[in-house]
Amino acid sequence: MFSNSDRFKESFLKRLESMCGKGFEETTKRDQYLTLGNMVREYISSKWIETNELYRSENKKQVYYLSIEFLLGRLLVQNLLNLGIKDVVEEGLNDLDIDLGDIEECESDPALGNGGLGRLAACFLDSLATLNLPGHGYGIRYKHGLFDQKIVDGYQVELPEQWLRHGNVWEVRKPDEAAEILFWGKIETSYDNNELSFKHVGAEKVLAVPYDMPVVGYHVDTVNTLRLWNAEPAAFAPNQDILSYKRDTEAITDFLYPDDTHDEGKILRLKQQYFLVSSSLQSIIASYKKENSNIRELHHSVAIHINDTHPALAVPELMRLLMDIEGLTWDEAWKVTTNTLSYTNHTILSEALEKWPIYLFKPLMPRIYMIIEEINERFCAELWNKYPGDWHKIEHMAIIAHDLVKMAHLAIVGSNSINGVAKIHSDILKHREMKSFYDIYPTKFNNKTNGITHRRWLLKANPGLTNLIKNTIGEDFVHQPDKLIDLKRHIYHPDLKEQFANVKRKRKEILAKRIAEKNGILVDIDSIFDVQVKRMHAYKRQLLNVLHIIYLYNRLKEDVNYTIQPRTFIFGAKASPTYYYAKKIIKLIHSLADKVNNDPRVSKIIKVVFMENYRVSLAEDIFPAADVSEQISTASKEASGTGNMKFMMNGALTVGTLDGANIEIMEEVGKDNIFTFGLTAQEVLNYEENGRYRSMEYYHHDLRIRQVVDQLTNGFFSEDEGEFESIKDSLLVQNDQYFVLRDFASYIDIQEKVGVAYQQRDKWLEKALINISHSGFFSSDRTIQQYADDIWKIDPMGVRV
Ligand code: GLS
Repeated sequence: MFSNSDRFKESFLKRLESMCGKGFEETTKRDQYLTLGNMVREYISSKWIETNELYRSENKKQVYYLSIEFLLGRLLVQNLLNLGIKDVVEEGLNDLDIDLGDIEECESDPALGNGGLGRLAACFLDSLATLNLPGHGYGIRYKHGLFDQKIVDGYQVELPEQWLRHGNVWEVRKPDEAAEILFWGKIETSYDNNELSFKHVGAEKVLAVPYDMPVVGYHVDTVNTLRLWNAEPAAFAPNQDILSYKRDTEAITDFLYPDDTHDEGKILRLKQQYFLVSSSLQSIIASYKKENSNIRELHHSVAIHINDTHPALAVPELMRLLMDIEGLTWDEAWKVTTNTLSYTNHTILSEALEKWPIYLFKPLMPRIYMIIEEINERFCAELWNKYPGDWHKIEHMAIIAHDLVKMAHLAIVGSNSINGVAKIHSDILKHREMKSFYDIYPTKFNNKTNGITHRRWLLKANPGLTNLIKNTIGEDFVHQPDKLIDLKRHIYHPDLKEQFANVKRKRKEILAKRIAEKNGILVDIDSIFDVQVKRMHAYKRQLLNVLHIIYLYNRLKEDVNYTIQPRTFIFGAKASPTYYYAKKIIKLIHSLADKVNNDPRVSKIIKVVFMENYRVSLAEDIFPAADVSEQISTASKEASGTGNMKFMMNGALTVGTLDGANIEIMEEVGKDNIFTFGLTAQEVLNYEENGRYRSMEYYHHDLRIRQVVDQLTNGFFSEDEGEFESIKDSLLVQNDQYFVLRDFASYIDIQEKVGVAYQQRDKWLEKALINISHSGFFSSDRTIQQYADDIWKIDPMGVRV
């Protein structure tokens, strides 16, 4: 049905009318989307079945990627592209006067993730399938993904996200493969035939029902699986209150990341984690046992990856299944478990390193807690042998200490590999944060610098740039992104530069149109599009960007002769609903936008735009239009960043600190093609250790700083003067934890250089092209190949078509 556009058109029309029960003229865009989606899913299914059969018959090692988040983005156009049928479909639709872009707008953008961590998981799935690697995702089918953000009077308001409202054409429900998960109750221990056995009684049962989604590789036959679990009531026990049981059960998969600042929220979060882990491991073992008889060899056929600490309960749960269900001894089970599991750390921020209070943990998962206690005891005994008498060290490294279960320690002890996500991050893990673990397990630690899929972030998001690259260096880079480096030989060609400038301009026009429609702000296409899009967080320092804009405003007001290259500052960010500071910064950006955009003279030179509801589909419009990429986290705090790579691939220049993958970007493109500033990670860590930083000194000694900080509360903004008091306090009273004032001067300097560099148009275009040429290294294909070779030890299957 997709062999040529006429055949497609014919089947599409037939399907549309029969599915919707109306004539073509009467059908809506949504009808058309659903019809096309169903046709594509059907087309995928034969490849999907064949892939699964191949996996069964070859019985080679497979990897399962456990993640609490998969931030997929829309799938229709990506699937068409990966299947190689986008042009046929687009042509057929055009004949019917239908625009594929309009149909795509009917697809919801599944936001089953917060930011980088979830989007990385989605890029990894795309790379696994494309490289013909047998690798599958396991996650949660949240009924509501990350909230929809509305801005009301400059404040963020959260609305429930509704991606399933019109159904999901990509998923297949598999009730026959449901798993049962037990919570609460107690464990009865008995001793039969000289063997200990454990019975879980009085438990609340929850049914985990899988929904499978196909993951289509690019121009290959491989279709892997993303299995998302839905929580449903199991059989009712006689004296349970049916309604509250149903409500409590379904609540487990109702929302992504429920508020965890209260105990109730915490229990739900912990339930989600165990729910994901237990259902996934049961399913993995069941499918292993179909083809293999010896569970003691599980690790020869299966690798299971723990994406951050959220699925770290895989360690005790795998032990439980192997011992209590499969009958292995502790030592046998421990060998299989540690040989099967591997773990990625994605942050060193202490608030994100999960620690669960025992009083919540133990009653909810009594058997799991028992197992963790034993893992901990054995681990501490080992430490005692190594460091006899060093109680301090043992307490510091224990899995359970001070009435808390430390999930990172559990993951490290139970895995065969622990990796960070950029060189500097892995080094900080090895030599600082997890040093004591590195000392005892030096060979377990390694680095896997993150990557992004160029199939979404270049081929799909930026077809204009893709075509330009194809016309310049041929199509090899499509299958081998490191071939983008071939572009470097052409960067001095005036034609290429001109064409690149045109492509960028067109994308700036598209974004400008969207801004005009959504924000009612007219922006100058010739201005620098300077963009900071990412989750709102103090360490990412959107505030530094804001203070720089206030500074520019002041200069432009004070000196009519001060001229700079015009700039449009674009922000996009969601703040966690309970994160007060982050929400204040959103308000501050809006107040600043009002001030700047309404000043008749200044607004001709600079503008400030906040784009509501930042998400994958919006990102696909933003990256291609950016000139400048703001990656200005406090050095040492951003583990890697992946937005930085998406900007680079689309020819934006980075303004960045020496943090996360920015450092590797600099190593790739060279110092002349990136704008770095600020403290180094070492300097930040030294300050944190010696406590010598005094933000007040910078406030008092630098007039520019004093002026912009005072403006937060002196009536400069039209809001009441207390509105931004807490932000000022964070800088002065709380001694500026993220070194905003310390890096201010250096940031101002580098931004001036950016402005000047942009005016040397030819050179700027060359720098942009150099960034694109070197972006191949940051392909998730490279990252995944490294995981496959070094950690999972899996080989490709199938053949490229
Ligand atoms: C994160 C880090 O903060 C990012 O720096 C990193 O790029 C991403 C993927 O590795 O993981 N960790 C986290 O908890 N959320 C992230 O985005």
